[in-house]
Amino acid sequence: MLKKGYLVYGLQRRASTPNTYRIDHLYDNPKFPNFVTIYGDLSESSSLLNILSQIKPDEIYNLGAQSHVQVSFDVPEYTANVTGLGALRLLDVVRHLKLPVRYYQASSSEMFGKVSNEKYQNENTPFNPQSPYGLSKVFAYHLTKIYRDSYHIFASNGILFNHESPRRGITFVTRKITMGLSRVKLGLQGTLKLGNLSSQRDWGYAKDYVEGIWKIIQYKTPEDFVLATGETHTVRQFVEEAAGLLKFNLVWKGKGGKEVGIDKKRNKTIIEIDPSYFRLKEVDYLLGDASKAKKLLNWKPKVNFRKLVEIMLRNDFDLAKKELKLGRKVFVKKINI
Ligand code: F7E
Repeated sequence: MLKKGYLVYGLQRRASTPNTYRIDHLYDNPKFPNFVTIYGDLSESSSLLNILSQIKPDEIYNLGAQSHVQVSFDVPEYTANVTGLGALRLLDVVRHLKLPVRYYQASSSEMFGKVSNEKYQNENTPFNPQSPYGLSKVFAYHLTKIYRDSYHIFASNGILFNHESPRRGITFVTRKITMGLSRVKLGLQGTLKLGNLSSQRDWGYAKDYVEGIWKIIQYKTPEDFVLATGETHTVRQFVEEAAGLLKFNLVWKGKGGKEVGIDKKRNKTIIEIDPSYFRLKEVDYLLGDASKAKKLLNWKPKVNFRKLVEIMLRNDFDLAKKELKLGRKVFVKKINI
């Protein structure tokens, strides 16, 4: 957005400890005078009213959420409040102020949940969410459509399949793997503990997806679009790809909870299964069909699965090397989600 010349306001949730590490390179940087953060909260209508009446933005991108699926079982009410009702608060302020704004709602492939027999999921696939997070996203999705139809607000949903990058939080499986295996390689941790290795995801590169998000909002009419790569892989395949790039000689032994991944070169266990990482209700399989976005928006992801793993691994192996050099565990003490 900054490269495109936008003046960008980021809504910053107040916290007693800094929570901006992923945007610190933009913040207070003379190279990016067009980036401003402003305190506010999706759980607080009055803060949104204040902010939007002052800024009067041309475009709103609602990417805010409690976005961890597993965590949403522990904090369902908070998740519904921020992820679901947060969208309502924003849209209702837009309605109240009659802002001539374009509104983007970050909808999610988690809304599809347990799919019956559709090989691919697209804009017409029924939703069957499996978590408080998925359900909260379904609420926000329908509300976006309802406000679009009832109040003629330019409000669009992007239904995005998993999109990953070195900025992904370390408790999501991709980053957990690239960070964890890098640290195992350098002896900073013994093993990497994971949950369900069989679940399948359509993983793309976040940078490709934000270009798609922007295109959704520039489109002539407000509509809903799936963004996905059209390829699906298991968690196991992600591990194997990352392990290969790190030159582990990975072989699997055992079954179920007793399965382990062994580095044959050193005859050492590097992957273990930990039942606490299994979901209460799992979404086993996701594979997106983004042909509408391809056709109408001319959008296509550039980075494939292999390249994505490589980008993330390169970043995390460098971080692990820095950690080794500094001689202390500066980045991750214990990953417990
Ligand atoms: O899990 C399995 C886990 O937490 C992916 C969010 O951005 O994408 C994300 O949701 C899969 C699941 O992402 C571990 O059971 C195995 O099947 O990386 P994840 P997610 O749940 O797909 C969607 C599109 C969103 O909208 C969400 O906000 O990996 N898995 N072992 C594990 N998952 C985690 N986190 N940790 C493990 O140890």
